[in-house]
Amino acid sequence: MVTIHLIPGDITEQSVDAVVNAANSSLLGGGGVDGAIHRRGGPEILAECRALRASRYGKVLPTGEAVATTAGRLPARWVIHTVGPVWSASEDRSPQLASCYRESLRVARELGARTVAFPAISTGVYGWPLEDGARVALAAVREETERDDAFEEIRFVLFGEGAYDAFTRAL
Ligand code: AR6
Repeated sequence: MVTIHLIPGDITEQSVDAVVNAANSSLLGGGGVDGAIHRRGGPEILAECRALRASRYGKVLPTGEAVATTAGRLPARWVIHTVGPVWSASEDRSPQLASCYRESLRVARELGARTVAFPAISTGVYGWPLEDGARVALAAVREETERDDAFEEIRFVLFGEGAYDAFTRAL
C-alpha cells in the first residue's frame, strides 16, 4: 500500500525516484520550484527539455500533461515536468489541476518510479488558493495510487508554513 507523506521543505533536496516540476508550457524554465529544480539540477535538464520540445511537442506542453527528463544533479532519477492551470475565479479549472497529478503519476508508473515527490502545483505564481489546491492534489493522488501497488511512497514537499498547514488540514 502506498504511503502519502507531507514534508515541509525544498523539493530539490529529496532523494526519490522522481521529482515533479511545476513547469510552464514552454518547458524552458521559470521562477519558483521550476527555477530551483533547474538551478540545482544543472543544464542537463534544460537540454533534454529543449530536445523534447523539438521532437515530441513542438513548442508547448499543454496544461495538465506531463513529460519526463533526467534529474541531472538532483538526488533523483527523473524530473517529471507538468503544467498547472493558472487560477481563475470565474472558471473551474480543477479538472486540469487534477490531471497534472494523474498524468505525472502515469509517467512515473511507465518509468518504474516507486517514490515520487510533488510540489503544490499552481499554488505559487499561478495563484491557486492553497486550501483548494491541497484538496485537489490529495484527491487526485489518492485515486490514482489506490488502484494497484505501483507506488511505495508519494511525498508532498511543501515550501512555507502556509502550504504545509493547508495540506495537513486537507489530509
Ligand atoms: N520546493 C518545493 N516547493 C517549492 C519550491 C521548492 N524549492 N519553490 C517554490 N515552491 P510555483 P506554479 C512552492 O510558483 O504556481 C514558474 O515560473 C511554492 O511556494 O513554483 O505552478 C513556472 O515556470 C508554491 O507553493 O509554481 C511557471 O511559469 C508551489 O511550489 C509558473 O511558475 C508552486 O509554486 C508555475 O506556477
